[in-house]
Amino acid sequence: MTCPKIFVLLSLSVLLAAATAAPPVTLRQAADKAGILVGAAVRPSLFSEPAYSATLAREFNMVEPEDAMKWWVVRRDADTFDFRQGDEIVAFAQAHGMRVRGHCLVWDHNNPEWLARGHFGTDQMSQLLQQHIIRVMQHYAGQVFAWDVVNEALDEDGRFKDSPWYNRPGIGLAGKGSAYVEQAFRWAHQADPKALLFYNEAEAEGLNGKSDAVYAMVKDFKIRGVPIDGVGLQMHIPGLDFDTSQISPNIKRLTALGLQVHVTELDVSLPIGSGGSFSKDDLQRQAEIYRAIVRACVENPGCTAIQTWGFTDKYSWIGSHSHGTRGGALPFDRLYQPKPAYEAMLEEIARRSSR
Ligand code: 9MR
Repeated sequence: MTCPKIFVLLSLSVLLAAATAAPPVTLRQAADKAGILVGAAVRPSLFSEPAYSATLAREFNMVEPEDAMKWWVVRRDADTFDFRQGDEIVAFAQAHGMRVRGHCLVWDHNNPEWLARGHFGTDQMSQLLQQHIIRVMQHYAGQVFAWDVVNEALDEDGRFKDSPWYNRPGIGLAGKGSAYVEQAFRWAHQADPKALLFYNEAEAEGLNGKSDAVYAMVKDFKIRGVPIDGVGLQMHIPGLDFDTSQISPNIKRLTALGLQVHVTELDVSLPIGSGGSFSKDDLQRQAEIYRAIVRACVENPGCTAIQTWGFTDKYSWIGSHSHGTRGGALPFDRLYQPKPAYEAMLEEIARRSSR
């Protein structure tokens, strides 16, 4: 009588061990297991394409609007707020159990014409920005868990860029460095005290003058109690000779301040060969860059999200930006097939879950 019971128990435990040891087969499964977010920037107009939606929902547990929550989409004129595109993204995410990351509330680029040419004074600009941050964040409160409050405020040398919000004409804090950034974070915290607030920057992935300036600014914010929760490191990697060795130390020093880091816009563009194809060597080298970046994130516990800028090579900003000379920057090819970069991401995220 006892033998069959033991046999059943043994078989069950063997089955259980096999099930728990089974490697995750999608990025999303690996990320869920690792307790990390893996996301993609999305365009809601593409949700109607079955392969786009299916791949997105299967592989990612987070989405971010590539453009749908930017000023030029939300604010076609000074008096209206158009949330339709952003709402579509939130609805998609809710239907598939995904988190939504918001992008972006303050940027010198891609503001609507009426704002750029409005000849507003600093008081009006200040009112416009405060009203925008409050309306947009309150609309998405409880739906968008984290925001890029300010995007790309610094130039390559770490100086504050000219911007309608800083000094052209600015919100009244021109010449005062990070004061306008601080003001935006304070308004954002008032608007939705539960949202995580990020400063998002380009070309500040490794250790360089620009990342030093980001570090100095956010350290000062932390010391003075400015409400900031994290730094977004974009990671648009422009060449296959990119030195990835400085990324982990940079993430380490930022997270040591008690901030989270999100990798927010990862892509690694390739030169397009004759016939529009990519060499096997380039795809392999690209995968190694993806691997190094994902590893730099997962080995630092404060790095809590990894997001690619799009996910299929069929739709990526790189094509038009490079006038067709570069492409292939994302983990899925134009037919939604996983590339070596995808396998590298999966392996590195799965390594964290197997710790
Ligand atoms: O990929 C985005 C592209 O569709 C837009 O035309 C462009 C201007 O709004 O912005 C691109 O996304 C940028 C992001 O918002 C901020 N970091 C750099 C990204 C690539 O330019």
